[in-house]
Amino acid sequence: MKNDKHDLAVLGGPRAFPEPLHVGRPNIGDRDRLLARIGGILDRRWLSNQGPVVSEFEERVAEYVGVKHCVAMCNATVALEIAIRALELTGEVIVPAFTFIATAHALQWQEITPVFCDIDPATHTLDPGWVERMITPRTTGIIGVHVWGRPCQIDSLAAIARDNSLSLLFDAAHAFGASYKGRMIGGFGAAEVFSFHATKFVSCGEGGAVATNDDELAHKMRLMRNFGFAGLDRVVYIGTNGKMSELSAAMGLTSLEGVDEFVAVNLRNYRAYANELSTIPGLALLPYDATERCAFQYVVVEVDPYLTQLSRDDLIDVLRAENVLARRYFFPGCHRMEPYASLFPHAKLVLRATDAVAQRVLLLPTGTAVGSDEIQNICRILRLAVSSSGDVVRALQARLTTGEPPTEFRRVA
Ligand code: T4K
Repeated sequence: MKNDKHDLAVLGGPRAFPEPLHVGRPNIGDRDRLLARIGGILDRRWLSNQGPVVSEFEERVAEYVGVKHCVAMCNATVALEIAIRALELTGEVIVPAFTFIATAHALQWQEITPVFCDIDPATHTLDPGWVERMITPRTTGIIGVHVWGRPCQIDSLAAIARDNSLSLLFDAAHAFGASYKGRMIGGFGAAEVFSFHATKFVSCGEGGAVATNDDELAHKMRLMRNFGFAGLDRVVYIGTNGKMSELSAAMGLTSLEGVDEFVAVNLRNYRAYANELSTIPGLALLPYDATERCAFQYVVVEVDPYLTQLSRDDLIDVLRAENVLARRYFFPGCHRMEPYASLFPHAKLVLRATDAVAQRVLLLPTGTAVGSDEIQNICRILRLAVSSSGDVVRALQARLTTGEPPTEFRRVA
């Protein structure tokens, strides 16, 4: 454990962790159950194209979130693309720029214009007031993103969508296991899209799904994810290959069985961070609504540089020197990445809250790969860095002036 500022790696001390601590280390679940499932798949020699494990995964997910249909897909990006096409969105669709690039790409890929809308700086999700102002005659839909598993202001967005005859879709990539006003995420809007990527709380390695209560939409998406085939040699829609494999579903089912354990670990970690960070000035842990269900999958800290006398990026440098690979999702915002930065150079003029939040957010490692000792150590590093900010800034500046190559994230900036 680090006790003194000279123990900090940026000030010449040894690295705190011999192995990197990642944000997004996968939860694995029960290996024996997983291997038994894989054994069954190999015995059956049925590896894809709606095998029994994918069907079971779909049933379990639909049951868990309380929807009529879960349409499993190869990943959430393709699931978003298919949901967008099945909803027949065209023209312009309003989305936050404070999201993973996949939300915007899923639209642009189909030549639909993502109209970037600002977020509420308190919630990090779409600001309904701004959404209303971004509607034009070309707008056909709104995609809300439940960032960090904290639901959007769903009722307000639903009212705006209804009043303006727009489709409402949710990117719920982060929000499996979360609830809004007591109802599980999955059943809101026309459809909601989950990600089961390796870094997600429930994981298939690669995987996604669309949850919906709309029979017709579900039917259409099932056809679209399988090239549009409605029979052995009958194609009725344009489609793609969005299918989930049996092996991915085996991981997903096993992961689903571990949900209670994963939430318990995430909650324990979250509380440990909350306890330690509460006494470090300038570092505010983003809260979760205690009256709702959630997976506590993201430990999100907002840095106030006036209080810490360090920027968020300084703190990331400090942590990286210790082998803590903290992340700054979703810096710099979709609107500042290509092709959007060139297509919509004016977007940054209206996305004030997005830009401010993207500058101050820091994600710390959690999940089943992180224990209490590690969290205590990470928080000690942060505490020492903040209490010796002058030395830290001088050391970081010296590293730059001596020609030391900038860390990868500084280069990206
Ligand atoms: N919408 C939203 C709001 C999303 O956040 C995402 C994905 C999507 C849509 C699209 O969902 P998918 O199509 O992916 O299903 C990661 C994930 O790749 C991405 O799924 C996720 N969001 C995003 C927030 O994070 P990167 O570019 O940060 O990935 P990467 O490779 O840096 O991995 C993150 C960390 O996880 C690393 O420090 C290493 C660790 N890791 C990663 C993998 C894959 C592991 O320890 N083991 C692993 O197997 O995007």
